[in-house]
Amino acid sequence: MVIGIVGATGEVGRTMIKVLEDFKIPVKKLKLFASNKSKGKFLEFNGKKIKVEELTEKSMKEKYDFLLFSAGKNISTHFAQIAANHGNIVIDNSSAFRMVPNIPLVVPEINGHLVKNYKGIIANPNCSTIQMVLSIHKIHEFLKIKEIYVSTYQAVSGAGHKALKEYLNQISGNNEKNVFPKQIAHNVIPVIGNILNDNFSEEEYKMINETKKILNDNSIKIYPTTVRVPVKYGHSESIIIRTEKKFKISQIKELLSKSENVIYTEDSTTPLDVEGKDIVYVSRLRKFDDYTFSIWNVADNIRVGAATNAIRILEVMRK
Ligand code: 11C
Repeated sequence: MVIGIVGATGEVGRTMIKVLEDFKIPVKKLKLFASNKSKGKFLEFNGKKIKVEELTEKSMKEKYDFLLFSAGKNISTHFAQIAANHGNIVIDNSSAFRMVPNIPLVVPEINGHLVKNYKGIIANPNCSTIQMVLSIHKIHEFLKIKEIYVSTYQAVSGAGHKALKEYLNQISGNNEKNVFPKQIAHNVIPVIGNILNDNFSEEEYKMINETKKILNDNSIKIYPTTVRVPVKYGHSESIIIRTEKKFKISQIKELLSKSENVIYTEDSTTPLDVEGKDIVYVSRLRKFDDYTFSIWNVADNIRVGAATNAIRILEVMRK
């Protein structure tokens, strides 16, 4: 297969290369694209060094089996569209196309059927959405979720490589701020993405809108608060769920254990426990009443929440 990665030098782009290796995807040729600033850098794939090329319109008109994009909304809006117009399949990790009605927003374990025999652009959801829906979709299927109250504890890497560097600089005493609105080292920032007119953040809207689209149910009420914490990798989420049907705690455990790429554990999982893993860990299950329970949900935001989900989409399409 010929695969191209756009945004190859970023946090997610580099991890996509690693996941292609880890999943032993049969790649005949891998093309890596990035901005003019990064062209000429070398990245390693299966022991071979590959030179990063500058992203151009011409390069997107060539033929690939799959193009994986993770270079932000503006780059995707322009270049992914060109690639798709030229017959390419694009798996796009930006927010550019997620809420476009005819574009599938895919978490393969939940709605992978949408991309069978599909051509064009496929949207990869936001990281905090992916790890939440993975652990709740079977519960929704059997008990019908009415309401979700979620507070996130999101790692700095979610905001990209520069953000991670800013955090690392701050913990070593350089308090310069370019990416985050406030100092993130030794702190917690209750805002992710821009704040909109109604005082919700963009990240909160992503969780509301994307969850409804992936679960194919507009009736679910979702109440998120998204928060940045001084952690390098791994988003955590405190999720409270109200269901329409009565449940027993054993049923929730059973539904979690039946959910693909989800592990329910009695151990209270932390972000450090999940770094580099492709599984969502659910712990701290508590029943409040016959219709309400709460879980603690942790996953590697760059793998489960971005790169691995994209490669899992590719896997479903290739088979
Ligand atoms: C974060 N979830 O952790 C955000 C990143 O894919 O829409 C959001 C980027 C995206 O900062």
